[in-house]
Amino acid sequence: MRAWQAPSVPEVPGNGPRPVVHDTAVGKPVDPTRGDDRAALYVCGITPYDATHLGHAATYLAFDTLGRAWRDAGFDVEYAQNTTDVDDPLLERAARDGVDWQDLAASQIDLFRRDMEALRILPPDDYVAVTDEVERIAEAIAFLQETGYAYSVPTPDSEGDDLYFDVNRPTESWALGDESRLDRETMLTLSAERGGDPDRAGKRDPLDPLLWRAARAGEPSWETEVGPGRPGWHIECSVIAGDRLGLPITVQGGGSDLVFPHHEMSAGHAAALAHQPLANAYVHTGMIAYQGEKISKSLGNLVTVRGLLDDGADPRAIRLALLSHRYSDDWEWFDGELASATRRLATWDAWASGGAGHADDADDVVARLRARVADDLDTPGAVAAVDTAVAGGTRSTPALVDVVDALLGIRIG
Ligand code: 5CA
Ligand code: ZN
Repeated sequence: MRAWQAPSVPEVPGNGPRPVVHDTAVGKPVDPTRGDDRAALYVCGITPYDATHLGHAATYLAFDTLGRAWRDAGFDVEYAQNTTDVDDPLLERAARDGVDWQDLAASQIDLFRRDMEALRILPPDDYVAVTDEVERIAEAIAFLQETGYAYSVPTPDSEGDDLYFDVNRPTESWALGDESRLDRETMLTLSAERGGDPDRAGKRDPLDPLLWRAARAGEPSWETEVGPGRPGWHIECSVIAGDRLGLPITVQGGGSDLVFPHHEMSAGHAAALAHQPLANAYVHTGMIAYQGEKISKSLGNLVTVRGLLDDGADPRAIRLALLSHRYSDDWEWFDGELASATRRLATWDAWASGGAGHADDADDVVARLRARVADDLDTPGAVAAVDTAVAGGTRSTPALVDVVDALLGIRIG
């Protein structure tokens, strides 16, 4: 599927350091490339049933920053992202609004592309719709049946059977390491909140996730080797990441609401399919709140990128406001943030278009920016480094303006 238009990224002389990022599995920063010169990134994409909100934007911006830091350090980056263009929340929204689910998905994917373009987010090399991969996913599920990882559960409202993954059948690896493993109670709660069905009768373990949903009347379905139906959520990301990037990938990314069950189950599926870990590292962004609650399509407390742009926001200011927070923190958006980012940007613009100041420490500022971003994507530190340069009378050399663009994605001047 078509992604979106790539922003231009200037070449900056020299290279930044190899980035480290916080790996949820081990609870500390790591170099996920493990000495390799290729970096393969998979980021879980949107479920396209509503407009891109600031939480989505912040998540994709964090992985855009990782991509920029890798490129600046000289890596070849391969990036794949899915879009969950068939799933319960999308079908429910389409039914509620009396629209065709495919039209709804297509229109929201289109909006998402425009928002990503406006924010100058690097596009994935491979942007993959789940509906284009159903046969491949079914093939993988058939393999899991043959190898004893998938089993059927009686499904009275369908002619076929739903298929589930047996979490107790040993696999080589999961996403969460020993230190980060959750207790069973927490897993059951999160599973119920995040698309799982621990109370479904007939499962071997309440935590077993759905691999395949057999066709139901009025629901979209595909004819495949595991019968008519549609894929479960976690298997889609395991199969797409493995097919497009090869396992193990360097980083599996998404918001912290995907740590469990989504990334844990995706990793279990990948291990059962390929005897490989899904990823070298699992990187998660914090949740952004608005008016005291996590921004969410289902809660309705949305601040959308489109809404801010329509109100006249400079997309660079939205970017700068988001970059002023640490990607891994949970934080709350306040209405004044855009105004304060807009003021900061005006100062930076004036500085970049003036030629005054001393140029002797400009290289140090370039190095400082690179070091901050490579240190677990410390964009607030990078923003502070630019502020210090502006306030301290450093001249805005072309390399300095370019490194702000290359790493922070903001063209000033
Ligand atoms: N389609 C699945 C992933 S395969 C999905 O979670 N879609 S989503 O549209 O619900 O979310 C898209 C991305 O935005 C995910 O990485 C999710 O973790 C992230 N996200 C959702 N809400 C927030 C929020 N409030 N703050 C930060 N990130 C968020
Ligand atoms: Zn995913």
